[in-house]
Amino acid sequence: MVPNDQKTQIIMHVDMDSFYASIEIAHHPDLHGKPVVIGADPRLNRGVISTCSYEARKFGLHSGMPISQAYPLCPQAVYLPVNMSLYRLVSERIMTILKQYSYPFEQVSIDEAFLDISHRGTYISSQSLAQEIKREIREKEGLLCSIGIAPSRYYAKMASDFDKPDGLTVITPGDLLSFLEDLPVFAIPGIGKHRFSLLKEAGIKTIGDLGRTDLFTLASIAGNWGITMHHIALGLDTTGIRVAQPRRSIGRETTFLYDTDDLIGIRETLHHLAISVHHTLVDSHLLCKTITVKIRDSDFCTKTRAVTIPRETDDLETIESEIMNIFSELYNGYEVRLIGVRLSGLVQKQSIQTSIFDYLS
Ligand code: TTP
Ligand code: MG
Repeated sequence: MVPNDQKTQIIMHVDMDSFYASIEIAHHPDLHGKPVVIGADPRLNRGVISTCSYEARKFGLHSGMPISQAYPLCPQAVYLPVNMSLYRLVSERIMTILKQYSYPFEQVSIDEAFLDISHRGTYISSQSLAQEIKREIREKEGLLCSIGIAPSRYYAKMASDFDKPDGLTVITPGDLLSFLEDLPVFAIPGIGKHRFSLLKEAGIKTIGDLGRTDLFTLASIAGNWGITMHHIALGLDTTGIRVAQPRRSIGRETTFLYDTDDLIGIRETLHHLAISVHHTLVDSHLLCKTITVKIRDSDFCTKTRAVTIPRETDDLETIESEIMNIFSELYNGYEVRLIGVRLSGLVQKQSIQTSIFDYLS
């Protein structure tokens, strides 16, 4: 259970520094120390920057800037295209490092994640964990990250942003209000340009100003968001991390346009359902052990039958042939209204120990 109390809850936010650009630099050491820009090709003169190294940021370049605007500011930069498959691979390895610490974990984007480290008990012990994580990522991947530690999810994200790159910012409950006081309002995650300009027009520049503005005024400026921001500004937020519930089953079903006893058509539909659930299974890096088929007839009478196979699988042929066998046993010639398949007994693929048979097959 994740505690939701500011006094005991300690949240860590890890955000990689200039992620795509840093990966390219780690893989091409000759780029080290140079302005590196990842994104659209400047020769084509359209498209935007995905990200750039901190050296390039000194020239005013940033994510989302049109490349046509960036190039004149920094023609000497190295411009590289996005290599998404490489970045995804590195991201997976970093997330594996973070998960290995065995704290409740939530990945929120390709390069950032939250950990609920309340069980460390103290901020001093949390800080040493952050140093250990930074060291491990640097040694294994040659990459830097910034870490924020604070009593809630919002404050942890603001803390990791506070001192980039290679930062480590710890905000204890006692430090929270003084940390927030002079921060600009755009430091609040998710504030967006529109809300920011509304607040600016109202003369609200810092989070301290926000806390001193009455709720009625804030609600009229930014609706419900105004109320949320006020709460955050007063240091009252206690939002924790959201731990994804493991998937229990993968199911698909189809209702026929007209009730049917056309065996070829029903089997064809089952074939498509098998492909569809299999696709999700593989995409989620899962294996299944139980396969269920459901048939509803024209009288709305529903029958299901499940088979548990001896060994977890993600093999389409095995799954489909089990589905067809179950269907043959279950079906006795009536008109079918709906047909469905479900895979359950799911386990993560890598958690199954590799056996000698995997090498022999
Ligand atoms: P961010 O974490 O926002 O940026 P960053 O890691 O490059 O830099 P920072 O040190 O400030 O954290 O985003 C992570 C990656 O997502 C980034 O490397 C590239 C990609 N991205 C885009 O493709 N377009 C965008 O507009 C942004 C903001 C990010
Ligand atoms: Mg980042």
